[in-house]
Amino acid sequence: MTSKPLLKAAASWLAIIAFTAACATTPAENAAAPTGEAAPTAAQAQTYADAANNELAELSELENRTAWSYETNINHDTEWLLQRVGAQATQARVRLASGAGRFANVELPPDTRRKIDLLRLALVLPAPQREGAADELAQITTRLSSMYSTGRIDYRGAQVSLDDLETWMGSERDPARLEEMWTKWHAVATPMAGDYARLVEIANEGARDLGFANVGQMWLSNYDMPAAEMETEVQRLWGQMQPFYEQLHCYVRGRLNQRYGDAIVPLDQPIRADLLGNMWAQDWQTLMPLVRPPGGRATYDTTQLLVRAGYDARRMTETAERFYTSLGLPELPDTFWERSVLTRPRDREVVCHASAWDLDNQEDIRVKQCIQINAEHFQTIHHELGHNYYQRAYRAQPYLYQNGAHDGFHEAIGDFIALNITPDYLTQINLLRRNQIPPASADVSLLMERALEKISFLPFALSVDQWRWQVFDGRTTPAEYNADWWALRLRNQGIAPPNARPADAFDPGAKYHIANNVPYLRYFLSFVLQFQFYEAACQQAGWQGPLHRCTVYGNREVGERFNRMLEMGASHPWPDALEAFTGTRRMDGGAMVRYFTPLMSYLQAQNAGKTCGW
Ligand code: X8Z
Ligand code: ZN
Repeated sequence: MTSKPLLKAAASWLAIIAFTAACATTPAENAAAPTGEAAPTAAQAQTYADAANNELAELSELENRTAWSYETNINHDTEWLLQRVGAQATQARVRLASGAGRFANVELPPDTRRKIDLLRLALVLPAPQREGAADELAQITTRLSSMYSTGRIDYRGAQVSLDDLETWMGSERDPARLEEMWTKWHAVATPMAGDYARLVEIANEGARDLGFANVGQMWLSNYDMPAAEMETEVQRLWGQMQPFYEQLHCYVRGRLNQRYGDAIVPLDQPIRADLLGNMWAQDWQTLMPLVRPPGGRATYDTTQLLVRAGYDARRMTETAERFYTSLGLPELPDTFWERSVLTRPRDREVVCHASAWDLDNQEDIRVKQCIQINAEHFQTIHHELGHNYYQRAYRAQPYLYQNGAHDGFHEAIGDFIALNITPDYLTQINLLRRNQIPPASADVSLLMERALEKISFLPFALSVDQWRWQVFDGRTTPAEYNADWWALRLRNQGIAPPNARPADAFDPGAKYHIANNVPYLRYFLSFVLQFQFYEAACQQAGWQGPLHRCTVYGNREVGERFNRMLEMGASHPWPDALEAFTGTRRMDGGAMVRYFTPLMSYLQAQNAGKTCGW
């Protein structure tokens, strides 16, 4: 970032205005009021940042409580409120971002510079400041959100919601039924296409007004480095893991071919997207029974362990909480248990996609998840509590710093904890008996299960935001939305839709984060970072065995150092936070590579002589 020399000759009346703004709760832009010829000062920037910080803190509580009311009870009135508050919030955030732009070329102390820069990025979808634009955008985003979350399909004589479909796709092995579920769910997104195209137009106009080339560039500017550099970083990280993915793809295709035959799974073609045990082919762990190494020791089935032990949603959540408290972190507040939504309410429409909330930026943390008793949801509740524990740890920071070091950190916290769910840990919490601990000969199976979850995900995550970057920068026009979506998924994941897609299909909209405008690069980064966190934690704990058998459950020293990173929030550039916990300042796939190396050797041996690729 470059800045011009500090201009000291500010008129004294300006200083008075700035002082007033700092002491009273006048809107932040007063601190950056038009100044005639005089350039703004560092003092004004600080006053502006502080006032904006306070304004946003107050606004965010209104936004959060409105969004919570909507997401836990979708109806005409909560939609109306979400639109109204969403439009107001966008206007305020755009106004503050635009005002912050005034200080772009002023030399500022690092802390003020950071706050000013964060203000420019404090919204995901900007709107232009002209009359009606924020309202139109809020109407569209609310409509898309409701279409997604209230979507039902007609399946085998019943109206079925996505959470049930997701579970069934994990165990259904009849290709015709899989295709039916997949196709009908994707049809739910067809009516979204027009709204999505309009959303892109409005938000791009808003991004340009704030000085970004488009929304994609704005999202990529959120990583303490220029957007282009960040894109190169992402490619570097993917390059480290791509050879693993190709081996996994080759092996899984071979096993699916044994199950389904050449007609359904030809050995030289991309894999049919509905056969991978997950609606979006992003997480293949439910394929484990099909792809278990032949002759390899059967491992335990976490879903069965949970069911047999009589776990319910509350107990799964308490168990996840206990991992965090074992590291020395505080118990969740009573209000967490009183106000969270842990199972799908049957009497109203809700957004079932799991999320973690901090409603008042202090104490009122909650989870909303439609928990089902299975291994995936057990991981997800650890994931969600990771968000809550991060929020708790950084709550003493000013509002602008109450955030992850970058958004990938926020996603990685709980997943790092879930990597510690090892056989040894499961015996410590009495879910597994000692004599059920899989022997070393089962390592390949244990790693396979993790790879089906972690490695398969990377090219999916990449595709989601590569698609949006293309859409936002105009390389992909509305007419090309669906074709380009599948072109990316083919190139990155080696998968293809189960049938020719209708001309009006809008398959990207069948994924939550597209219909709900949640940037996705964060998950790609999280899947890399979580292994860095895990390897560092295990080193701190002095772990000697194979990395994937390590658990830091109960280790307070690791907890203390972990908490130091969490407490920093977004107060420093992310490499500082990474260094605080891991000692390194770079994101790197090396830890993930080391974790999976024994599996890689196995896969290469199994794939020897096969034609891999697509
Ligand atoms: O959306 C989520 C979390 C909430 S932040 C449940 N995840 C991504 C997804 O479901 O697509 C976690 C992993 C990826
Ligand atoms: Zn998350």
